Amino acid sequence: MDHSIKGLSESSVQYDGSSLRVAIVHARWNTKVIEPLVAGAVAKLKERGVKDSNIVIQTVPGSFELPLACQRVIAGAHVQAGSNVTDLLGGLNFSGGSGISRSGTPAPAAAGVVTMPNEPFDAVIAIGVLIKGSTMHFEYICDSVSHALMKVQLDTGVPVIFGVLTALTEQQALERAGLTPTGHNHGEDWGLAAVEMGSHVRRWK
Ligand code: DLZ
Repeated sequence: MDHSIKGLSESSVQYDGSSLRVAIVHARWNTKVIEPLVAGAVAKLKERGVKDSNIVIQTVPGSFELPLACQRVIAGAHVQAGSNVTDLLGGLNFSGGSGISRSGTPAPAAAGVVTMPNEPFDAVIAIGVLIKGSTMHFEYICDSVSHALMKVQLDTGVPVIFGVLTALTEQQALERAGLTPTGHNHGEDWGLAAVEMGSHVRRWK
C-alpha cells in the first residue's frame, strides 16, 4: 500500500467495474487541462473493467453548469447512447474508445440517433477546472459548485465524484492534470473513486 501523504492511496480491494455504468460530465473551460483529466478518468474506468458502452460523456459550458447537468444526467433526462451520437456532437479531441457515447451542447435532433433505455448510473464524475482570476468570481463558483455537487449526490443517492480543480494558478492546474514532469493526473483518481463508490453503493442498497 502506498502511504504517501497526498493523493489517493491504493485500495486493498480491486473493485470490479464490469457491470457499472458511469457518466462523466465535464466543463469546456480550460480544455487543455480538461482533456487529460477526462482521458485519465476514462483510462482508469476501463482498467477496472467498465465497458465503453457503459461510459457516457456529457459536456457543459463551464463548471457552474456541472451540478444541474449531473442532476439531470442522473435523472436520465439527457442520456442518449449509440455510436452515432459520438459523431454528432462537438467536444474535445478525446480518444477514449470507440464505443463511448458523447453528448454535448446543444445538438440538433438528427436521424439515426439511438436513444437507449435509460439504465441508471452507478456514479457520475463531474470534471471542471477553475483557475483564480483577479475578481471574486472564482471564490463564488468554487463554493457554489462544490456545495451543489454534494447536494446532488446526497439528494439522489448516486455518487458524484468531485473532479473540479480549484487552482490558484494555471501551473497548479497543469500539475494536477499530469501535464508537468512532477505532476499527477487527478482524473485517474476520479475514475478509480467512481468504480469504488459505485460498487459500495450497490452493496449498500
Ligand atoms: C465565467 C467563467 C470564468 C471567468 N472562469 C471559469 C473557469 O475558470 N472555469 C470554468 O469552468 N468556468 C469558468 N467560467 C464559466 C462559468 O463556469 C459559467 O459557465 C458561466 O458563468 C455561465 O454560467
